[in-house]
Amino acid sequence: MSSLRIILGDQLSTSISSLQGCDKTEDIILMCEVWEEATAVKHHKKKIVLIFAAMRHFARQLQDDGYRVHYIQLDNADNSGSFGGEVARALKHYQCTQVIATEPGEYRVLQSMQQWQSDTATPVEIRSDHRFMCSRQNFSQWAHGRKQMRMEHFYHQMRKDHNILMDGDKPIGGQWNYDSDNRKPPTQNLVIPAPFKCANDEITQQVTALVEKHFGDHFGDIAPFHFAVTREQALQVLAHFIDQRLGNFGDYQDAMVEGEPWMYHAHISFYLNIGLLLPAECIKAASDAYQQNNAPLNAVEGFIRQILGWREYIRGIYWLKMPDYAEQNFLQARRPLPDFYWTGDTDMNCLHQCIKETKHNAYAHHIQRLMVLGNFALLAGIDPDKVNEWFLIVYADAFEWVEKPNVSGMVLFADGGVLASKPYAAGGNYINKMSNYCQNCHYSVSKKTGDKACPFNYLYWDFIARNRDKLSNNYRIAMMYRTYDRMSEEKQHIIAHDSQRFLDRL
Ligand code: DLZ
Ligand code: SF4
Repeated sequence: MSSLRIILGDQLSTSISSLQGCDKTEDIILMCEVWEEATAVKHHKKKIVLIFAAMRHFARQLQDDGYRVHYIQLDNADNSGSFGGEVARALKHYQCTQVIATEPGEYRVLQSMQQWQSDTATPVEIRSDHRFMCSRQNFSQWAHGRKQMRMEHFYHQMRKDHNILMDGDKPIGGQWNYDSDNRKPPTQNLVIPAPFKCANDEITQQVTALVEKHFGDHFGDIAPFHFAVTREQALQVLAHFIDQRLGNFGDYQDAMVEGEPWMYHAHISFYLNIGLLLPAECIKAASDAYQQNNAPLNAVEGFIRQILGWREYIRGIYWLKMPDYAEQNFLQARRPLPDFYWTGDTDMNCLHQCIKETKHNAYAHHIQRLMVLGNFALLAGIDPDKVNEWFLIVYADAFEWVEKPNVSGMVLFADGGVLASKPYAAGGNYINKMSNYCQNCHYSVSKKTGDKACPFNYLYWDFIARNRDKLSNNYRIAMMYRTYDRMSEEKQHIIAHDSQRFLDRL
């Protein structure tokens, strides 16, 4: 009696639950590059190279470890193009009597997986994904009966449950969160280490040619490609971060500098999200650096919070709220996505720089995503479907479980406050404080209205005015309504006029 065990492109961990109890002599491991996944949205070329190259390397590693791997390449003859089709084909070929899978990271794929049993008349076991540190059941229990599901409360619980950065039952250093130390603007003389670059072997080169051939019309630059595609390389990226960047990570976490896309960030989300790294080992690496006096607490706590707190919380919210979450549009935003999100062709330098880097690297850091690209989409009232699709396409670390709550909840407030207590809306001052983008901009950040004024400035107040019935009773932004109401009618009129003119031209 042999089992067919499927491993998806973001499940590349030898500890994945679908491999538990595998009989290496009998069982078949199925991995498949399928058209349906590669085009569910038109993913960035670098993202497809990353996933296919990492899949092929992982398959080879499994084979070296003695597993029987059935690997389907995208252009193999008879590739059916879908997970379901490939499971059915492999079942016929090997006469396996059951299918074992680990739950996927996307609702759409889970729904299709739940059909496999009836489609193939073969039992299908779908196991939990134990790589996350909070199971879906535990998250539901934590969320049950709470009026508000704030990340901070969840994070405290996770710190206690996993005994991370704890001094008995108290947080090390006396505070749970050191974010107030983590908002330093960039200074002139920052020395930012070059990111760790991995060389491309023959497998990656073959994948690059394949992606160029089949997905040449997708967004983004395919070269240069320096991502890690094996666990060994991903561990090197992690070690390089701990050694060279973690010390400054906290201080300059929110800073943006023209021409410095990588800053002091870790760039490990790609590998965490496809399974080459595991959350617990990244947390341990940072916590050890603190214990050995190699990194300050504000940096280490901030880094650990992203993984143990934010990442787990986001995943919990996704599964708790889907599928309804995908339909949310609390602010009734309907505007189409401006074309410049694809071309970078805009006079707003902050957007231009962030889009240019996104196109080149399939990466931008969290403040570029939230406070520049996302903030603009929020203020301009862009349709959440379009914004979600864009974020899912352009970032190599974007999978729906992590992308959707971040974009619909955090960026767009489309969930009406399930995730964030207020919309993350800001005018040009914030961007000017945290970056040097405004120095090279066609617009003037100090001007509030008129042709040369920074569009973020009037769009911010227009957003406030436009959404009064939805937002004015939110105590965290009530003050903004008092400020707006104190403006002269003439000023309010100019803001509305400038905004309308700007939005009409988009
Ligand atoms: C994102 C992606 C892409 C582009 N291609 C594949 C693929 O061909 N084969 C595969 O197993 N996985 C791929 N993935 C990742 C899946 O989309 C991902 O596993 C599901 O969306 C669940 O998160
Ligand atoms: Fe962006 Fe406004 Fe600064 Fe230009 S002036 S870079 S549009 S924030």
